[in-house]
Amino acid sequence: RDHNNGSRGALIVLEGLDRSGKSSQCSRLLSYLVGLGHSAELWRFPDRSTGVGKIISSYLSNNSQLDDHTIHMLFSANRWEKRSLMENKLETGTTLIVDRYSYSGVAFSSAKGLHFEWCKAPEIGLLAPDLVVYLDILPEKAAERGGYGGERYEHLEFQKKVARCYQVLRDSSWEIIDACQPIEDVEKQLKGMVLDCVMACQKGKPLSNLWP
Ligand code: NYM
Ligand code: MG
Repeated sequence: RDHNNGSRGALIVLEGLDRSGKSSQCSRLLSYLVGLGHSAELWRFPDRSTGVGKIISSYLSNNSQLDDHTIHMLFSANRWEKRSLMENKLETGTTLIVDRYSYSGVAFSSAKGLHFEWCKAPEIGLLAPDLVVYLDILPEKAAERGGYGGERYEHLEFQKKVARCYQVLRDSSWEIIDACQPIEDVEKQLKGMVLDCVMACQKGKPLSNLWP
């Protein structure tokens, strides 16, 4: 822990539709925090590097078929297998910027028609983020950005359903940023929110579990 003086890191999650700009913003945030002297890491879910992650990756690239409930639980298992490392990092002062988390799990699976509360259940007991930022963009606008990678779920009609499921999940604690703004404007707003959150965690805001 560098200038953190024994305080914990913050768990910061970015959520949004595919092509909403999460990954670019996550790397900008990481450079920003590291530049300020904070200990910080960029994580993403699914984490495709693990055994479970490889099954998920194969499913997403349409190289395998799985029952909707089964893949839902694998996405959750992929977070569970990282939980203890996540907690260790946070407790030893490292802030984690996380590109997608449990909210993607619930939004994408419930968009397929799976029961909403059933989708939330396997996430119970995972670490609760200190900050959730939703990069808000109309599905039509995201689709115009092009570059849908051809993975499963990367189709306008499905993304519209996902957007509606995110609306149901969203609560008053979420920060919402209009992701149609220029990338620098989004970045500026994000930096302010993230710094406030990192400071609050340094001052002793306790870690908690899903669902709060
Ligand atoms: N996704 C992601 C889920 O369906 N459930 C989950 O729990 C998570 C974390 O995986 N279209 C979906 C959303 C994305 C896809 O993510 C791959 P990315 O960030 O595009 O690599
Ligand atoms: Mg994607």
